[in-house]
Amino acid sequence: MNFNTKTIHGGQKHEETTGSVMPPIFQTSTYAQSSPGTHKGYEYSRAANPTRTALENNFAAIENGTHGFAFSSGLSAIDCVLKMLNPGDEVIAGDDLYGGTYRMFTRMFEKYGLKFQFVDMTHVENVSKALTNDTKLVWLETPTNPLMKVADIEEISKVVKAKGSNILVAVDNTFATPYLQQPLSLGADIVMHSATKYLGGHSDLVMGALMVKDEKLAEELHFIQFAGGAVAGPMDSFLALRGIKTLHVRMQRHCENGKAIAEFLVNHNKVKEVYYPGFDNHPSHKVAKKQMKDFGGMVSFRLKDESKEAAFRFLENTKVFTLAESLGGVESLVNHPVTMTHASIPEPERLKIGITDSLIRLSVGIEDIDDLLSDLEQALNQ
Ligand code: P1T
Repeated sequence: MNFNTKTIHGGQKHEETTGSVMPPIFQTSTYAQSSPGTHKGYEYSRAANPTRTALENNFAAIENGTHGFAFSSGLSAIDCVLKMLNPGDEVIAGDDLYGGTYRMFTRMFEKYGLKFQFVDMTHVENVSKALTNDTKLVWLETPTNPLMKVADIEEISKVVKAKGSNILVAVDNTFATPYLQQPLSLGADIVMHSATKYLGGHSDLVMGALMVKDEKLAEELHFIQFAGGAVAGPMDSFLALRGIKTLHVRMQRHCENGKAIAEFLVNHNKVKEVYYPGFDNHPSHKVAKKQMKDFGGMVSFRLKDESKEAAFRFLENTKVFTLAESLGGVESLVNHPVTMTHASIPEPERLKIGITDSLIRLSVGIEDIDDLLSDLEQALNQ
């Protein structure tokens, strides 16, 4: 199946008793057994639930994996991956990450003895230099949140596997989605999503996803998901599955609108800098072009007036763009990373990589482009 068919049919079968085209919402915690241990494949919904199974099969299909797992949030999916490691193990991660990922790594897992190095992954050498005999996981976010840095998944996977075939490469594919890039086919072992974003696509659920292509890894992750318990519920699983069916059509429009807005901003006299991997002069444009089908709907920018007041004036005055955390929904959102999504990163770390008061992040939705452009124009002129 091609991707645009997989979003709709991947891993799906019609419900057996009625032929229902969509899987029913199996709103149940438990399942009858005819004799202790004898059941129809479902015992207790933390282990498995049929609506979640339908979604997890679709997750696997859209990322070219063999197994998918649905979690109660993106962060709980990341938590599951990290729990495969042991005290003393080292993780190499990108230096620009969603603030909550950074917070989890440094404030939760460091205290359990994991060691983290944060490097600029736009240069493969930075990853090879950081690899040690204790490295067990390389964590990539590409494009990154919020600075839109791009890492070469294929080259990094090669370098990592040459150092040790047991070192896992995991890619947070939230910004790109499998419509734009499919990390498992580029050499990564694990794909992670905040399904809250583009996969769900309608800002109506919080969910995480993991996808893998290896049986043993799938078993380990399933054990941790089951034993840890952070599973997605049946109603949310239904909504996510419904959302994914239109992922490819939504993404096409997100990309078109994202490009138009990036071009508008880069030519605007109030704007200093635009972060968008579709530009020829973006530091990783070549890599982005090689591994992504298009450049997505996320655009960050910096105003010429770099004061916090100027940024707030803009943020308080958009009318079609809603000032809110999150991204990837049909509606356009605007975010101030310093005070919102990346507030948990200590100021010196933030400043080092360029997350300053003047940075603004747009999640460009699928509304009419003229309405989006005129909204930005009027807010920039406030
Ligand atoms: O919010 P949750 O579903 O738990 O996912 C966390 C997460 C992980 N990875 C990336 C790249 C993310 O962007 C997020 C969540 N991000 C936001 C809420 C945000 O506005 O950036």
